[in-house]
Amino acid sequence: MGMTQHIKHIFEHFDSQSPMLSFSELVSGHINDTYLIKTAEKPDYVLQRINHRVFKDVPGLVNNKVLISKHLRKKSKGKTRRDLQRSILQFVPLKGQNIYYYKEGEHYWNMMVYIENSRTFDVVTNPKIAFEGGKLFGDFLNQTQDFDSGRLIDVIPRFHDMAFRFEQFEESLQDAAPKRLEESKLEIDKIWALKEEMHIIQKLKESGAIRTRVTHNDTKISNALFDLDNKGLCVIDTDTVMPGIVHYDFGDAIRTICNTAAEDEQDLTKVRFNYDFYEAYQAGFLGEMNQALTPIERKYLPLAAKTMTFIMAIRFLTDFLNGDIYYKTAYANHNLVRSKNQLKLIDSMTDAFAQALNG
Ligand code: GN1
Ligand code: MG
Repeated sequence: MGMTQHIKHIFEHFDSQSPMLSFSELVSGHINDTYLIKTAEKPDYVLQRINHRVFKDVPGLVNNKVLISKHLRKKSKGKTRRDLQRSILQFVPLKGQNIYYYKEGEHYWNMMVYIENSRTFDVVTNPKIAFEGGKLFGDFLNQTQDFDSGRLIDVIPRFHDMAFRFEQFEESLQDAAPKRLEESKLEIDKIWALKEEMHIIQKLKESGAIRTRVTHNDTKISNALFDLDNKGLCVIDTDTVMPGIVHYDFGDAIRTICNTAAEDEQDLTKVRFNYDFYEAYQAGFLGEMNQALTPIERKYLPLAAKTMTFIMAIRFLTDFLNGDIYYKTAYANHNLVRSKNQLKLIDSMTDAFAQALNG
């Protein structure tokens, strides 16, 4: 079966409103495969193949996402139908009962209604986007606060757990090819040097000083949809919604919004931390979440930005040392480039925060 036939075959299991006309791949994430399905009549759809090597319990993952969408819908009673459709992901069931498609020995698929007239950003170039992103992710956390996180499965156990990421890093050092070790010597040294500071938030979490909430866990700015006037519309990619701490959602957004370049920019002179965008994001975020945060949660937001960036630096480097088995890569040193980029961003953050403190 050709690719078009295959996609069509999968699509036809879902209860869509009209038949598929064409499809294109949406080049976005590093893990799943995502396709935009154009149909004869609106709406169009987003069809997603979920990587079950990474996500061990796909039915549980899809259940998480659906529960959260339902909760958000319940909490938005005053909204118009159109606003609801544009602000909350809507999952499409199969023609049977199920909400995802799976064929033994093959893949898991799920489908959402495509939100028209929307856009995403990989790199942010104006503070309004940063502010709107803060409002959007802040609102997501605020709206899901009263959802019992015990109803969600841990999609990836210990996903943002620094101790775990360090264990994986140390294992990769044991097994890495000598050439790769040599190529990443500077980055490895940097990671060791930052180790202690980067465990502060983890320890506060373990001691219970920082509480667990429902969190998104993948709040890079490309997971926020904006309308054509750059107003924040909808939080997407809820694959990793699960119990977590507010810091990683705050930090991942800052990591991507305040980088003056993309996360895999090779020219490190282009990678700088934009402090104005940090303040803009924070203003949008606190506008929604300030009431809900405990003093200790608020106190550690700046360190969270660094910590989340560090988690990504270490994960990219670990994957490089393991021979690129986790993230999709487009060229030989792609994961090393990503890691160098994130470490450069951390240096720039350290400078920017020190400068802000000293006025
Ligand atoms: C992965 O696949 P994607 O792009 O949604 C990763 C995130 C990283 C991100 C880096 C399950 O997300 O944790 O922050 O790449 N997701 C998983 O761009 O590992
Ligand atoms: Mg994701």
